[in-house]
Amino acid sequence: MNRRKFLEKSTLSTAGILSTPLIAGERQGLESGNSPNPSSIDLKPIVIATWDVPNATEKAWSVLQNGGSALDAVEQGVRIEEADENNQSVGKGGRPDRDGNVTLDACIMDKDSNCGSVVYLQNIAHPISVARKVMEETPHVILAGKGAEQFAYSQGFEKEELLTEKSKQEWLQWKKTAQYRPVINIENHDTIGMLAIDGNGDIAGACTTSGMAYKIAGRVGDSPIIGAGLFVDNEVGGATATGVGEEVIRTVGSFLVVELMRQGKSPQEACRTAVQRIIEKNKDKLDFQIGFIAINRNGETGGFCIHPGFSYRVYSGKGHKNNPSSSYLAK
Ligand code: SD4
Repeated sequence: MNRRKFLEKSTLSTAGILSTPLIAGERQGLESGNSPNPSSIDLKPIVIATWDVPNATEKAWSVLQNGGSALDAVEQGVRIEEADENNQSVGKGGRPDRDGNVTLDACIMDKDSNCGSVVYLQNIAHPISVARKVMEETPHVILAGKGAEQFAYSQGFEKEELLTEKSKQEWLQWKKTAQYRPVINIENHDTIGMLAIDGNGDIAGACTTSGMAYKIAGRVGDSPIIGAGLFVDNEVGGATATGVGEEVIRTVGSFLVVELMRQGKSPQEACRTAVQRIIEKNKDKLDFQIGFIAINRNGETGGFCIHPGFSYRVYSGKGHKNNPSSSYLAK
């Protein structure tokens, strides 16, 4: 219980603002614009992303500033992380499964609830762009494995080796013990989920990952599953997730966050309630991380996670900032 100081009983409650008490760091969220009283606020355009990924949000912001759509912004933004070989959780350079194969998952969703997804995609460095092609060029939502790869080639994507020497060496090291133990807040940049509102007030989202390191071959996480790793409803807002995907899928996490916002919760409250749902299902085994971020139609943002250490980047007319997320557990 040392770490598991459940702070819900703390005295951080803010009278009249939240129906349940605030927890670790949440006051900060409120101060940075997450108050559920948005009527006078106009923070659009805006982009937010899981983790501290300034290059990705910078790219998305430049698309929005040039009058680009939220859809273009999120695709271009997350491509920055997919291309970064030093980010070992996304795209090229991602950690492989336990057989040494890098398999990528990604999805994208637009203002009209169109969506596209690829799962278990190999040899293609930009799964998010393949997901967009699935959305725009096929009658389907999800393509998997070899079929997704063949489709990518048909759309002009090139075959690439995704396993870098660094990730290969780490995998070889891992094989000596071969213990599957997902690390909490690995490297402080993980799956990239990004949400944007453009100058027209339209919302889009993207989510891309190499999944859990050393997963069983064939495993697919939450990130390419619409409603789990990502969900957008232009009437309400959007949400995206990072962390152990199995837990996010079990609660259809991002859909839950958006539905909670539809019921009137602020992005911050909605993320917190969704994390609490996961916690209720797991009681005393909170040895994993989940983080949600969300945005509503007014451009208000929020984020909440289980373990401290998760953060999300916000880029709006008010500036470019990394926000440490409020967490359920204390440090
Ligand atoms: C997954 N949610 O595949 C992703 C991976 C992740 O921390 O976010 N890792 O389950």
